Amino acid sequence: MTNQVIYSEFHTKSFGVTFKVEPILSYKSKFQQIALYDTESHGKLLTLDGCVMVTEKDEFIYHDMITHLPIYTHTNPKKVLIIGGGDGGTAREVLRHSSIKSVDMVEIDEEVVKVAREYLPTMSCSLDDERLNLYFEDGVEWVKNKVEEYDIIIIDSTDPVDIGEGLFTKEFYTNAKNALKEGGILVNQSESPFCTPEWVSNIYKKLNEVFPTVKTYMSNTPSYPAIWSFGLCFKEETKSINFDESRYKDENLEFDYYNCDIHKGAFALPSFVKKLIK
Ligand code: AG3
Repeated sequence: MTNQVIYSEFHTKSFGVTFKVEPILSYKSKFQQIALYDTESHGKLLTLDGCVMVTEKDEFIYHDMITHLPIYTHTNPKKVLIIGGGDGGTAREVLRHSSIKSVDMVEIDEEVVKVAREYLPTMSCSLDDERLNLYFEDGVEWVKNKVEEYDIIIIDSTDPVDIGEGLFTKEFYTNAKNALKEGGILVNQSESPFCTPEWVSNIYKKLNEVFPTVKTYMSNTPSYPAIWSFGLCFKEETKSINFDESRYKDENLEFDYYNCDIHKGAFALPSFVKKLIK
């Protein structure tokens, strides 16, 4: 790398993550500032409005957790809706499951997909899968008129500010719940309990108002604000959370992060997180 500069994202007012980078591109789409960098330590790094979305080195952690966990929790998942996820990593992992017959991916910003297709082939590699329908539309609008269409809805969004905000409202959650079939599960990325506890409390307050059962699980993607949470929301009240161990064994897929122990252990929450989401 020759023209190295420093890129930082601040996770709080005075603490954050820093990479030595070589800028590849940066431009404003209709929706947001898209930037791509090369890094020695993490391969390609994609940011939207200055926030880290993915790095080639650790995207597998987040993408495993936002996909395989709901897919093996659902008893018979066939049709999936992904909202956001323009880099393609979530679609790539969902489509590894032979049980999944059809995926609608609704990404608001076509430019993110263009950048991913050109520069992030290891993430965008499944975007031409014939089971995937890709729409460049607003996910908030998409769910408004959908009734009982999806087994799983995955919200792979940016933070709850600017264009991301609409995907964290009670109205959106209500419409998304209606778009779920019986037995349906919605999962969203629900931010960092350590860096933005107020966001996390707010998200769970709304999720709990809409869904009869909401469970939180966690993992750590080092390029993101410390420790990351996900909200697993059930359309119907669900007392014991299923883990389809036999499908997991039959499919025999190899994941770099996710496995049976991670699935079970991810729901173990630190006390301060339990308090936040109560
Ligand atoms: N989606 C969640 C990223 C949120 C990160 N927030 C931040 N860096 N402040 C990432 C998209 C991956 N497909």
